[in-house]
Amino acid sequence: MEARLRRYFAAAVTVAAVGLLVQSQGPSAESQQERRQSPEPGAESQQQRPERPVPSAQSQQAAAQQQAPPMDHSMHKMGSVDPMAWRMPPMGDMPMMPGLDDEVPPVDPWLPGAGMDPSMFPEARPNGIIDAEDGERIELAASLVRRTLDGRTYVMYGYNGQYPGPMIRAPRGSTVIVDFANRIDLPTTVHWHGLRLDNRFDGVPGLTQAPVAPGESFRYELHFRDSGVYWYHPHMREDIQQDLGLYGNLMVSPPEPDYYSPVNREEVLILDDVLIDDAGLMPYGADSPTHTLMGRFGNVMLVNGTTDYRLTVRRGEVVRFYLTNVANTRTFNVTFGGARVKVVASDVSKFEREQWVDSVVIAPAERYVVEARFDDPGEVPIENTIQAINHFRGEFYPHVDHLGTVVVGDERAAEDHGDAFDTLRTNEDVVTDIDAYRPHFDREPDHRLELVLRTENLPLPIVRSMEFEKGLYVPPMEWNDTMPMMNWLATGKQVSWVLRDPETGLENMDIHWQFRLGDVVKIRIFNDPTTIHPMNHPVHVHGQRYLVVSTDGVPNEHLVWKDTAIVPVASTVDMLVDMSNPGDWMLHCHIAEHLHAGMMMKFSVSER
Ligand SMILES: [Cu+2]
Repeated sequence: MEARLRRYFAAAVTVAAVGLLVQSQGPSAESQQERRQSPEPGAESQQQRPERPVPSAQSQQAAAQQQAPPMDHSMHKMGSVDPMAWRMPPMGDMPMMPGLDDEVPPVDPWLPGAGMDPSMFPEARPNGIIDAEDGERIELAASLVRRTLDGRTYVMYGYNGQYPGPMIRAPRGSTVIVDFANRIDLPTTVHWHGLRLDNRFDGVPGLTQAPVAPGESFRYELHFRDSGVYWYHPHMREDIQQDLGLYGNLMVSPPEPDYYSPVNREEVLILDDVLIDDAGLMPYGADSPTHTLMGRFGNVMLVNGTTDYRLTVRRGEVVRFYLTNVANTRTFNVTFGGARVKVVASDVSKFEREQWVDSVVIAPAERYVVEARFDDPGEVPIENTIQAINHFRGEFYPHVDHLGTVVVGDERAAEDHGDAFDTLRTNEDVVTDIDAYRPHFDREPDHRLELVLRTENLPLPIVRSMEFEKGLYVPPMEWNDTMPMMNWLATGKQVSWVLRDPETGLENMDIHWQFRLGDVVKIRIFNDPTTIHPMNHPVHVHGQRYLVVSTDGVPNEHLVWKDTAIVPVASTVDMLVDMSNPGDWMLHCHIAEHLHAGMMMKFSVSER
């Protein structure tokens, strides 16, 4: 993987995305308010919405495009700016594209709790841990919460009133029952990301269950088959619900005491971002997502839901960090100052062999487990370190987002784990497990997918710009929002992201591959750089595990079981999927706005 990481990062250095400077703001609130009138009030009041009937059975695509209800905007005016009105997104240091000044997305703006006093909602609490034993029953409820970020108050979502949701910790091999209640104002489900669990509890609306309507509940049974760090989130309007705080970790404890190396402490870091301007949270599209070209990049970085993550350690301590990226679209390149860092595990297993890294590239929905040693007293920044590009000036520049701080004290660590830290382990259990799959590595693929984009009815300046850029810039990774205005204006009504099966010509939810339990299936995914505005896609496979066996024909020498992996622009990625869990499952892009712009398909695994 080191080679992969280095390649991505090198790519970022040479041709990366344009930076979005956090501190910059859009034009004055007044001028926006004049230009952008909010649409007429919706027919229903906020108070009526929980009783809004929700279809019990819908097609997946209909469910994915589940409409958010209209709002009574007249009740929500605060000061001179209506926080519910469309207004230009924060532009960072990007200039305005001519001809787009008066454009707004062709959907109604939507936010939760509009027209309601934020003080009506309980302040979200920091997340706790639910330690669950085999057979235990726990409760989980999604609800509206009040959140305070940098001294400002927002109405957002939380699980069990917490932000992030509680970490559910359970031993490997156990089964835990979760009684879930939906107390938000949208239909929802819970997807247990990365678990090879019973198909009935996978949380996909229209495929494995009906949407859970506001006020209703659903009982999930989680089976923890693999050790490691996983997470849970809604599988409906993820661009809204997940972005507003509906996410939490699952920690599956290994029974082996030496499964990981000894460390001084373990820390769980959930990486996220959220898009906020002077008037508050940027509204979401009511019946279709905005930002469907590149996904909704935030301008406020969050670690465990806060902007001021700090960890205090002693000199010489080794810390094991469990990283999860829950952002809608941002891929992070995480650095730990000058501390030495090694990568030990990812989504569904440890690596065959540990390795030293300078940084960790983590795409939406991926997890990495890394260990870092802090030798010198002082402050060590945790940062998202990227190289950005200014398209308009043709300039590249380094860009750093501050994520948090590790404060290293003068006092020596109580226990010195330096020897274990200095040793790069080979995990024989993983090597032996993967051995059975090696004969499949070099054979021809069983299936192929091509990743492309289609657009219709976009404003002409956007079309012209994308045509102009075609072939000029083909960054393998988009690290930042290179064009906030164009991106914001493009909704799921104009943009279709496509998984295309070149063998049958079928696309997205028309694809339905059939497998049998025990099949080992090679899937070759090509991210077509000649499509208009190509982008990297983190591809997620539900209910199974897979190996990335090669990228662009180069064998991957750092194997690890994955459930989500990046397919960079212009790359061909070969995945070997272990069809180890029967049922009807999804394969999709984990950029929330791409998913809801169509980028998903299904496959079935039948019992032998
Ligand atoms: Cu995508």
